[in-house]
Amino acid sequence: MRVIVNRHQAAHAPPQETDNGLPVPPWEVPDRVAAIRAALEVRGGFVFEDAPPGDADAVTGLHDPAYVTYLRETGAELAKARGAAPRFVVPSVFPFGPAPRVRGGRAARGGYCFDTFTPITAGTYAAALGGAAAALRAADLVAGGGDRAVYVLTRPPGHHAEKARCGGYSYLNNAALAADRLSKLGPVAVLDLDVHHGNGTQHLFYHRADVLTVSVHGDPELLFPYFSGFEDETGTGPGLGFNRNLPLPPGTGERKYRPALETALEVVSGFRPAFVVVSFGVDSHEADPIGGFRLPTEYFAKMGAGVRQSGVPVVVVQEGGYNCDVLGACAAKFLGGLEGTTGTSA
Ligand code: OKP
Ligand code: ZN
Repeated sequence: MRVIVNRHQAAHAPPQETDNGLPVPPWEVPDRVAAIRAALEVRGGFVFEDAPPGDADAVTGLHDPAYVTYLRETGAELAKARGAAPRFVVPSVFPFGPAPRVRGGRAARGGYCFDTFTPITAGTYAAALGGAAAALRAADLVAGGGDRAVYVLTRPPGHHAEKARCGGYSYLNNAALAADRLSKLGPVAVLDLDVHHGNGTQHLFYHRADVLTVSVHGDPELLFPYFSGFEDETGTGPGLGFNRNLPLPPGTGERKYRPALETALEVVSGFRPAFVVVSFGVDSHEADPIGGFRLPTEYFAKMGAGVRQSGVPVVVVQEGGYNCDVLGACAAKFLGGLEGTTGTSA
C-alpha cells in the first residue's frame, strides 16, 4: 500500500496547549508520525512517498481564502519573533453578540478558532498545507484507478477544521479536501472513526447530498468537541439525510463499538459511494490518554476489514491517537485489515 507522507509535519510543534486556562504539555506531537512510520516500516509492504508541495489555491475551494491567508500571515509574523515575544497565538476572546466584527488581529484569533487547544505557530501553515497536499495526492491516486487504498500519514489532524475556523488540533481539513476532490467523479462517503466527532467535516458537507458523512465517536455530552456530534444532526437542505452520527458512551469497548461500526458501514454501503474517505483515529484505543474508549489493538484489524467490505477505493487519512506506544501497531493492523492481509470482518 502506498503511504503519502507529509514532509512538513514536524514544522508544527507547539510547546503547549491550554486546558481550562492552564498550559499543559501538548498531546499532538511530531513523534506520533515517527512512531507510525517506524511500525509500518517494520511490518513491510508499504511504499512511502513524499507529498508534493502544498498549494493554497488547492484548499480555498473548501476553506475561506481569508482564513487561509490568516494562517499564513500569522505564522510569518511569528517567525520574526525575538526575545520575549510570544512564539504562538491562542485566542483569548471569541465572537459574541448579534453581529461580531473582526477588525483587528486580536479579533481574528477568536474569529478563526473555536478553542484554546489549537495554537498557531510559525510552522503551522507549512505543516497544515503539507497535510492537505498529501490528502489531495492520495485522492488523485485512487481517482486514477491504480490504487485501491492509500494511507495519508500526517499531522496535525484535520477533521475538526471548519471552512474558516481551526480547533481540535486541526487547521486544514485533509479528509474533507480529499472527499471534495473525489466528489467531482462520483458520490463520496466520509467515515470518521476517530474517537472525537469530526465536526469540521460535518460542517463542510452538512448541506451537500453528494458527500455522505458518517461518524462513530464518544458522546459529545462528555467528550470534545462538546457542541456537535449528536444523533439528531442529520444534515440540512439538500444535505438532509446525508449526515449520520453514532455517539457511544465513555468506556465503549468492542462489544458496543461493533454494532455501531456495522451500522455505519451499512449506511455507507446504502449510499453506493464511488469512493470512501476514512478519518482514522487511534484515540479509541484502550491505552489512549484522552479518548476514554477501550478498544484493543487487535480490533483495529477488524475495523480495517470492515471498511474493505465497501469494495470501493479508499483514502485513509490519519487523524488522532495520542499514545505513541500503540499508534504504529494499530495503524498497521487497520491498514492490514483494509488490504485483506490480516483480520476478519467486523
Ligand atoms: C483532536 B482529534 C485533553 C483535551 C483535549 C482536544 C481534543 C482534540 C482531538 N485534556 N481536547 O480528534 O484527535
Ligand atoms: Zn480524536
